[in-house]
Amino acid sequence: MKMSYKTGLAAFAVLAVLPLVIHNAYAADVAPAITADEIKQASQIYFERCAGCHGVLRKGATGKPLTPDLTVAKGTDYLKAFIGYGSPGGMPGFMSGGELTEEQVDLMARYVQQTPVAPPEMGLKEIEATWKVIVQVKDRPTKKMNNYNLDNIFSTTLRDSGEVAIIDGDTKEIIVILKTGYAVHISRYSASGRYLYVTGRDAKLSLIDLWMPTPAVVAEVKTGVEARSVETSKFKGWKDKYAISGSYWPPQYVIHEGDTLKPLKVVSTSGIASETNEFVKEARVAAIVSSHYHPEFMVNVKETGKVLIVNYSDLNNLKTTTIDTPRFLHDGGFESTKRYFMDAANASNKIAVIDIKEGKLAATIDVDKVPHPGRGANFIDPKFGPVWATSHLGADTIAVIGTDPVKHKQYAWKVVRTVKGHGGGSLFIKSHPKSKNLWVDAPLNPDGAINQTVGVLDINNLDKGVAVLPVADWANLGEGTKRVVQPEYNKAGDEVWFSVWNGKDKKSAIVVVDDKTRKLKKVITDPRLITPTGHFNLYNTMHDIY
Ligand code: DHE
Repeated sequence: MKMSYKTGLAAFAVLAVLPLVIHNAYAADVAPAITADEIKQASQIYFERCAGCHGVLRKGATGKPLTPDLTVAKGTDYLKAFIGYGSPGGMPGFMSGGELTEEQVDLMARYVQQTPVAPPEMGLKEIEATWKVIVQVKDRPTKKMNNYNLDNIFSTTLRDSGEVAIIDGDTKEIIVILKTGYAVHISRYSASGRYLYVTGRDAKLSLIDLWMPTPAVVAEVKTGVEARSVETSKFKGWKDKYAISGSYWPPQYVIHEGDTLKPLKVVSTSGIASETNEFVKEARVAAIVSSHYHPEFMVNVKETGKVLIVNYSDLNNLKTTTIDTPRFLHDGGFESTKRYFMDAANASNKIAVIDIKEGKLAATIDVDKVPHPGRGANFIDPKFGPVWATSHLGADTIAVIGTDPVKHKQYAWKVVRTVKGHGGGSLFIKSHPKSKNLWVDAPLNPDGAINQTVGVLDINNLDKGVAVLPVADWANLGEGTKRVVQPEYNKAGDEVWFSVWNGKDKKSAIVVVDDKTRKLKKVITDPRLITPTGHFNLYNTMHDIY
């Protein structure tokens, strides 16, 4: 029987319930009762709030495993307290944070005691069936048809409305708001700067043509059920040719035609883990970076602790180098020469350094608890030369690592300084070659005085300590659990943009700070700016400047 992807998903929803009914019939004394309707509602909440950390099979990664052999013993009341109020280990309080009601917390406490069911797989045929070219290549402009200074535009995720805002970095006006997948995770640009790729948490990949009179979505494809990453070919001679998307489910990556998103190649990432040599089905694709040295993508496979160096010069004879690293790989970026990929293995509290030119592991470096750099920050340390820095989710420190094995060999791949930030729960850190500042956020810190502010350090005087700026107060948004997230520079490197991420039904904003004076420059507000989180400047993202 032929089944469309939609019918497949509907069948999955029904099938997902059946084992639970059967399971409950045998284990009524252990797993609490749950109805088919409740399962449907809970699956949606689990996808939106939980799967990213705990995995769709609930085997755990950033978050703890939630399989019934563990959860049933804990019991509903214990689980309710955990889900509702969070834990010092980094689990957010979903009721105290206003994201779930008491009834929903009760529902989720019962849901995680049921047996998980794997969502459907998707091969090339199923992915191709979702592929749509909205504006054919032949009908697109042959030159830029607008007057925007594209180098300085920002693509901002509007998380809960399933949109991105394209914002003019010069005028700070919203150019257009475009419908995309749900909770777009990142934006990446093609090597020429013409195309913008955004991937939703629901694995909907959208291609935006920035040359149109008003930028518009020109192609879309569903690469799976859940995804977080996308990147584009950047090597000389391959610019704009390919895009690569990485999925959480199914665990795989897909190589696409750059200007249409046509899926060309799908490769599973399930496999054997680096340290334990166990088979991991749900081996999810986390960050992907694109080499400037070879026609290659570096693909982080989170749970197996493998960096796959995928050579895209011959898709029919795909050559892949597999590098074993500590686990679980999450995010990372290049040091200033772009030869080394500084890759956070967050469950091991390490940074793995991948030599892109030689295609091998150059070092692993111990840092503090749960490094979370985003792409990290590069600057010249007055004492140690070129360095790259990461902040941490589980510590209030910033690890500063030497990155120059030629002229500063004695410091290379060593933590040369550990500097105090303004609090743990940090996600992103940023600097710019033209700046003297190092900016750090802490949106997951439970303390409002910390998660609504940002820290800034003088890179020429790091011992002086961190200055704390009340960015959420500057936005003056009124009520809500606002969190300040992700510093991002404009092209000139003289402004830093932050999202003030408030609840879905509350006012949010983007705050622009003057980098030199560290004073408020502009608050961008608009009723359409719903839950802004990540923002990506075209020039800096395209050239890996951070
Ligand atoms: Fe992210 C980057 C995964 C939660 C905002 N996030 C990434 C990357 C991965 C990832 C794998 C690297 C992509 C790359 O470079 O190719 N993020 C996850 C999760 O699994 C996690 C922990 C839980 C989830 O359910 O998604 C998670 N992330 C969040 C958030 O809650 C954030 C703050 C808000 C949101 O929009 O959901 C968030 N993640 C971001 C941003 C980046 C990111 C802004 C890009 C940083 C950059 O500078 O490149």
